[in-house]
Amino acid sequence: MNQYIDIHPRVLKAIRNNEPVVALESTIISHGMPYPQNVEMALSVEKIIENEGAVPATIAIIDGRIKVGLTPDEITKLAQLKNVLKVSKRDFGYCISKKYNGATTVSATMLVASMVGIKVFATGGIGGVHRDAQQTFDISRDLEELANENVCVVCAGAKSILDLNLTLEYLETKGVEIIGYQTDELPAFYTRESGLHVDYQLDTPEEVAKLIHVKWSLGLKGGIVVANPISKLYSMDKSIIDQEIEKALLLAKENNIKGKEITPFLLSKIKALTEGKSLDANIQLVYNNAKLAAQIAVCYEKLWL
Ligand code: PSU
Ligand code: MN
Repeated sequence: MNQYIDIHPRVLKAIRNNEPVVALESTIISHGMPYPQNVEMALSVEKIIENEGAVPATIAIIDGRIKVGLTPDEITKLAQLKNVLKVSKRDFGYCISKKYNGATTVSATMLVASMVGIKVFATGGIGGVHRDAQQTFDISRDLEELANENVCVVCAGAKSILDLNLTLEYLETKGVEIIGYQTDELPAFYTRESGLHVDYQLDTPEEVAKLIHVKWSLGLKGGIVVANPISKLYSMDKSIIDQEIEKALLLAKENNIKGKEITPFLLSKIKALTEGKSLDANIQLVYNNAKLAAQIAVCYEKLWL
């Protein structure tokens, strides 16, 4: 395929045979969650996808090789390593030419998925337009790849560390549809509600599969965001999590945290401020997204039969 990419044999076989495959990102492992919960999450999420009849493909850069489909040993190694680069589009050349380890963000994972022909991707939350972006210009590369790459991204919306209203506006400009899964409200990651409306609600994996099939059959380039709210069982109290997010944002400002460091910084502060409750919610919503992504991938492949 490409001299810098290694595809796990099981993933390669599935891609060649048009069997359902679900891509998974690795920044969530190395920068989004602490050890050892990150390993447990990364291994369990693959099992959930397998149980739905799809093949999981966790994507990362190991010793300068792009890996599509990690072994359990590689997942465990990545989860414990320090100095893993957080890789988005602009970091590939450096990371690979120096033979470093890199964790792929949503944007980088979409790029690799697109290179190898994986259509569905599960994650926790996408990046977006940061609050104060009017001054900082901090808009996640995730939104650019959503505009460019034909991958369906299943997430729990985005965290309100971002300006969610501007994130919706930006996606609209870029022509990226956001589908509320069984909801007409944008979920805000830890909570089911954000106060923001999404224009389109779909209620089954079949409906989502049909929508993506139509979009790409028309030659319309770009991703689709499926916003799948965290289950009621694990969702957090909005007023509490909002307070903690405000505190974390203040700490980031006081410590002058910027650029690629800001999202990991905020995640770890929110975890500490909520005594780990945010991490539990984060893990559960990833599982919920993996299951739905696998169901969508299964339905999508059936449309071609
Ligand atoms: N949201 C999470 N956990 C994460 C991320 C987002 O709850 O680990 C990661 C994803 O990899 C996402 C990236 O693509 O952060 C966005 O970073 P930035 O804001 O620097 O673009
Ligand atoms: Mn940024």
